[in-house]
Amino acid sequence: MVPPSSDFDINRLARDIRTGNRTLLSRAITLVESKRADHRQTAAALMQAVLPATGNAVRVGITGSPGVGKSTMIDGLGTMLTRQGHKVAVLAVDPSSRRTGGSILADKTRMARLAGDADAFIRPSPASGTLGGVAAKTRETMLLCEAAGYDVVLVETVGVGQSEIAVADMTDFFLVLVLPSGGDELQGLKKGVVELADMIAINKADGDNLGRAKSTAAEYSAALHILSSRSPNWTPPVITCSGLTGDGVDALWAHILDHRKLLTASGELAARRGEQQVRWMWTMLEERLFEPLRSDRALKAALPRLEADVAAGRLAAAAAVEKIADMLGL
Ligand SMILES: Nc1nc2c(ncn2[C@@H]2O[C@H](COP(=O)(O)OP(=O)(O)OP(=O)(O)O)[C@@H](O)[C@H]2O)c(=O)[nH]1
Ligand SMILES: [Mg+2]
Repeated sequence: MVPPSSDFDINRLARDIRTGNRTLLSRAITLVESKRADHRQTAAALMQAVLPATGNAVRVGITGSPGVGKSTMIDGLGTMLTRQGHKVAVLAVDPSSRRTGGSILADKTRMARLAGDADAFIRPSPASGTLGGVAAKTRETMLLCEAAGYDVVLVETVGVGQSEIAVADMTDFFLVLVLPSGGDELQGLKKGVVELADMIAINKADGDNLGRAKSTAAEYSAALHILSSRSPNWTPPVITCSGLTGDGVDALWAHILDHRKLLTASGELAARRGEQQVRWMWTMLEERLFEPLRSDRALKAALPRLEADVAAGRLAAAAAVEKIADMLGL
């Protein structure tokens, strides 16, 4: 892809994205995902040009352990929403190498209905990069989608620590899916994740699972009482649902809209988004500042030795830092 280089081209691209042209939207996303330094300024100018057209989507993060049914839920929820006249964008944050070409295909199969829906746009996670990098690209992709008229953005992330925090920090509403559990132990109750949750949905509440799903929901409700909520204006509900049958999916969406109404009225939504943008700026800046560390060849070659010397007590940590700073010309 040849990136546009003049301001004229950027403004035109921004305008064309706003008409909802999917090909140009994809091209713009490829541009912001590019690692080439000369693409970066163009991408930043594009982000500035589309900025006034962003911010109109309901941004929902969806997490849960592998196989909990995230993609199936997104397919069901997304299809329900496009039927209601919404335009739905689906993004993914997965910093692991788990998601290669094959599983992108698998995702499209899991979201078969949405993948063929003219009012839906599915974009998998950029293939590689540091979490900060991957998540930053997903944020920009989200904004580009908003500029293209998508009014619901669903971000799927697998339940591994940092990526959940990153997704909670780019969305308005963080949905945690869990499986019906057998015993009285709350499977997957990772305190950190539950504290990020704006809602907990016991998924796969269908067929033989129904009874267990209800009792799991009761257990989570009891456990949530002892945790403090993310917002003074919102108590995270615990619901049961099935992405497969569609049961409870409309209620799930109703909670998301309720949350939006309450947090908009209190001013919390705007404040949260503002804080997210500023944190995102710092994340990108840190990534940028770390770049020389990762790309300096001489330093790369010297680092194993320096680390070994520090570990063995031959070199003081402070002295090692001075050497590295020297090599970087700091
Ligand atoms: N019974 C039942 N099965 C479901 C439901 N949702 C998904 N499944 C099944 O669970 C499996 C995993 O579903 P996915 O939607 O791919 O789960 P995921 O959380 O996106 O998985 P990863 O992206 O790999 O982490 C598939 O075999 C689905 O058919 C549900 O609501 N009920
Ligand atoms: Mg999935």
